[in-house]
Amino acid sequence: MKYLHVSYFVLICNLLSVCAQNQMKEFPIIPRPKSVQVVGGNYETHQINVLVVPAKSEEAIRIGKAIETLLQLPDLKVVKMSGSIFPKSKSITLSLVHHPDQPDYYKLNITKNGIWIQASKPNGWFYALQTLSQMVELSDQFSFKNKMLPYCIIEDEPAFAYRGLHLDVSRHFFPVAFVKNYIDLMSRFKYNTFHWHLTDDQGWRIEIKKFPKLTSVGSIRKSTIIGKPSDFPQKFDSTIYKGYYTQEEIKDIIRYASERFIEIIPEIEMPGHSTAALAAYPEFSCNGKPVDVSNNWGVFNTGQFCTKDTSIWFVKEILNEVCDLFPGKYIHIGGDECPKENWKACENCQAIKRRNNLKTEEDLQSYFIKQVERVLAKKGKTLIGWDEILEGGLAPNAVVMSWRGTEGGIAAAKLKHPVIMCPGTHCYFDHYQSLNPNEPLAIGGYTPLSKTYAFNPIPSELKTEAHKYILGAQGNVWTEYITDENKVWYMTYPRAIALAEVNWTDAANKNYTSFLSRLQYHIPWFKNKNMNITQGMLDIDYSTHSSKEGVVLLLNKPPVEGKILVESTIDGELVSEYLKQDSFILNKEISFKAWYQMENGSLGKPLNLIYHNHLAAGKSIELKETPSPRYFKGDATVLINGIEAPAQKFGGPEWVGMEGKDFNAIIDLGKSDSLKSLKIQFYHSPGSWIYRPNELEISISTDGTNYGSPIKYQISETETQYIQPNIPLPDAIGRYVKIYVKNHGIIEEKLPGAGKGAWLFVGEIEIN
Ligand code: TNX
Repeated sequence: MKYLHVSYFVLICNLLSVCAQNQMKEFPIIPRPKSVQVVGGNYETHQINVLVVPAKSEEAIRIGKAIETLLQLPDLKVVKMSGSIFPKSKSITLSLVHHPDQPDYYKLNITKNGIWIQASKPNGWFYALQTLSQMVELSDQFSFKNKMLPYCIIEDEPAFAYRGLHLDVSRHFFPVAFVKNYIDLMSRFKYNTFHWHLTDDQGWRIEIKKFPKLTSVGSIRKSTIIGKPSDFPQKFDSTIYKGYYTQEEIKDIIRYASERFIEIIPEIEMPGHSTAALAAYPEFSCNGKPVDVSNNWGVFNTGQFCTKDTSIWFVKEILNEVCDLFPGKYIHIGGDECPKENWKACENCQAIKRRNNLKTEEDLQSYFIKQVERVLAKKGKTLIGWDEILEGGLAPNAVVMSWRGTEGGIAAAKLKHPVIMCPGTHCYFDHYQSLNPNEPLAIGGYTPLSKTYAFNPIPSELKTEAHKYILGAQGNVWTEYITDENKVWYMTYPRAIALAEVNWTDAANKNYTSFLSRLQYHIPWFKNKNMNITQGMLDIDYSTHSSKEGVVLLLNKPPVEGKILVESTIDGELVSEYLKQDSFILNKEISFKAWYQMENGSLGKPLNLIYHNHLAAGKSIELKETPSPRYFKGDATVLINGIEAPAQKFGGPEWVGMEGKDFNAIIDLGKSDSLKSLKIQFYHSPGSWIYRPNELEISISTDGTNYGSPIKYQISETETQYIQPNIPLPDAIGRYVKIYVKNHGIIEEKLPGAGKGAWLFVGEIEIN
């Protein structure tokens, strides 16, 4: 590795000229088609004057007309043909081919005769239309100013039959028009299933004619938590929040989706996550006590149906209506996160256990779900549940949605049950997608685009015979922290585009670099539609380590052609430069912003770095206790890299977290020096069981063996979540600085995490 021994960027770089030529290497189609053959030359589409379709196919006419609009053609003459169809000259031709094992197959041919689309079924024509739309709308090369399309043959079909995206409309409600937009965008990326999470503790959102209170009571909550349940104390607004879909609206959305070859799976949560239903009809809980629709996020003891016969009757009646409303094959009944305490204390539940020879409460949940499956089966529907439905035994034909990792999915596939993969680690679009401390509030986690893209729905643990049970993957959009429509787009896209490729494109044909460069053609399309989707995948990540010369800073670029642009004020003048290298030695004060810029001009979010040169920066440090691997990358020099940990949040590489342990470090400054003060960062967030320490000790030595008497420092109690005491070191001279920070210890009664060992979070240690 080559380091540059200068600290001012102005000395480093000549301004590089921006690559002006927008050379496109491949069609920017996402998901990437199975095969694309470019023949050479272009077809002038304005000459097209007929639309040839199979007789009796409404869909073919609809899709043909959509292509006509896309290509801005005048009204085409529709020619209906029976038997084998071959393209007429100057035509858009839609025909069927017999590929019984490839139900989603299509072949898009752009030839001397025009555009010919062959497909196994009408949905294949629709997928070809999406491919064509992207070719037309996204690339200058096929610009429809010239009304030209390249001669080519695209043959395509998906890797997985199930390609799902989910939306939680309970925690926050989204109106019909928005749901339609959501479905539209799904269809652009060849999704075929919309999982509609219609009920939960915080709101019941589907009209059920037989039980009107489900919506008149259950769709309304009186207030909503502000911030996180882990905030201490919790805060609530006093605004009524409500919304639901009438059955007419639902029918309208179902129709809209089916025109886009998208099946809707409604989810009606049971037996847990049912507070909203029980607020309307408390008689179906174990204790029958009135409850309010939840105004908080989490898993509650108030939210379970009793397993008694009348409760099962109630959910069966609801499901009967739901089955009649939704024409699709699947009904999702939830089944996740159901605390069992109420069942343990309930005479009815215990009697049912005895009567049915059930040993545990998990068996009781399984009993409940099996009853529900029977009613669905009578209606010709298949039950889907979250992976908790494995506990106590799966209902005979259930499909498992694996969310707590892939383990549930693996277990279900081994039992020969169909599986949909949506592990939180890769498929939860409510997680953070960037480490930038200025990201809007999210539930937690870190699922960057690259991670979603890397997901393989087929776990390596599964034998080949069992692969067929993996139907596909799904992205989940839980909306506790996704309060409005703009935030839905921001969180869902582009991760949903990456997952579209996971589901559609064969693993062997996937490539993240290619994906990122194709994606850059889609970003302006979203911007034009006023949709703010993240460019977090262009964020520059950094790492540091100590060296003899100082702190080594390494800027990590995303894996796609582009350059890092740096802006800094040097000697009062604003300088911006393209960097020629990505590692530097920091040994003087500097603050700068860095962006990633691609050839087409698109920019990532700025990385703001402030380097403060202090005596410990870039030196060595030894930790006596190992931090938790969840909050420690293994190199303790982050604590002395001259870069402060962000005050807004404790995640990210600059904070080091000790779980229930003290912090005990020795810093070696390399040589003896006169020391004036030591500044150290701590985080305090009781709701997350992170507690500020009460006291610390600093001892100084010139030889590393004999230390002077410790300087003790009491940390005052404050409500702020971030503190940075600056501790004077009077008359100190030394080379070794020992810092001992005593953990808060066992968390006291009545405080969050009571009885557990507190977390201690330490950031930069600055010695001056
Ligand atoms: C877990 S995923 C849940 C949801 C939450 C989500 C937040 C699942 C089956 N249950 O109720 O909204 O985490 O990420």
